Amino acid sequence: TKKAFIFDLDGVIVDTAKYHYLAWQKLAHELGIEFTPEHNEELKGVSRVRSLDIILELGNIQASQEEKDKWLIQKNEDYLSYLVDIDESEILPGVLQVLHHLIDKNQPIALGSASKNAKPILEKTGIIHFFDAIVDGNDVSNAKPDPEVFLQAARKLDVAYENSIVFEDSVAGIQAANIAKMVSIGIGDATTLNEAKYIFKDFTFIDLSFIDSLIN
Ligand code: B16
Ligand code: MG
Repeated sequence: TKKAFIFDLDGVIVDTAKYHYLAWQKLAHELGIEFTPEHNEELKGVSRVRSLDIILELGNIQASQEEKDKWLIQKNEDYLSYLVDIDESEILPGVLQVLHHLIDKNQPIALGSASKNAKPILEKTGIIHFFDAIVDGNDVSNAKPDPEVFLQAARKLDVAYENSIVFEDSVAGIQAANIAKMVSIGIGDATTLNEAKYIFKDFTFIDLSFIDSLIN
């Protein structure tokens, strides 16, 4: 049967979390807020606007909408400056093998990401052609754990939700997939992602026979 294979971007296909971290850390530093890698974990899968709110809460800072808008632009410009030179070497191990296998098996592939920068990242890393549909932060109004991003992706691929499979590294993303009644596959730490139906440390642990078992 035809299944929809929906991939999150950051933390699943590429590790852009490190660049988000550098950009948020710079802003936090300017605002006198201590921002550690542990804090950064809370921002994974979370929208840009919500991420800023989390950081401001950390520093107990109240700000006007105007200030927040300015900081959001500043953070994104810094983030984009880290992306200027990225290429296919950013793709996480094992991902390409799975993408190629899905193409071989004629399975539709979509992106389901909270990022508004998803398309340039897919272009720069040379993998945009794998995707039959792209749904990102520009398309949705409700952030994960709301399932909107994955529901839109399945609809674009014309596949029923229950025949859809989601690869996610964030807790909010796994919850979104579960709410949508999709098969959730966690990529990362088994304890953190325990709500996922299947969990793999990274894509190198995914056997192609496992992918086949999802299709058949
Ligand atoms: P942007 P994903 C998410 O990507 C990131 O995990 C999250 O840290 C980030 O704040 C969010 O995208 C928005 O990104 O600022 O580029 O619009 O994991 O949903 O692919
Ligand atoms: Mg992610």
